[in-house]
Amino acid sequence: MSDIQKAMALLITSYTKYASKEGDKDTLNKEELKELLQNEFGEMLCKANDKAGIDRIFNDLDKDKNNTVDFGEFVNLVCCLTQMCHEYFIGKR
Ligand SMILES: [Ca+2]
Ligand SMILES: [Ca+2]
Repeated sequence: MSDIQKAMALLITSYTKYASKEGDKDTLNKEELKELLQNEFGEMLCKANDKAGIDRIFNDLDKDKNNTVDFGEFVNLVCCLTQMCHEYFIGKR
């Protein structure tokens, strides 16, 4: 497997680990999203620690407004963050 394929597999595994904690095992509720953000992104998303921050991120991600974040919606966040990291590293060069 290439590095990118490994990264994709890890992303799916991590998502499933949090999504399967409560209720529907294929989607994230607000609590699950909060845990995922805090454990996996930590410092990168310091605003995820306050309640309003989580609400905003959750509402932003939940595009179809069904009150859960599915994998397709979750990857939007990962894409945004990856893009931010990319800009950061390019800027450092
Ligand atoms: Ca769930
Ligand atoms: Ca949704």
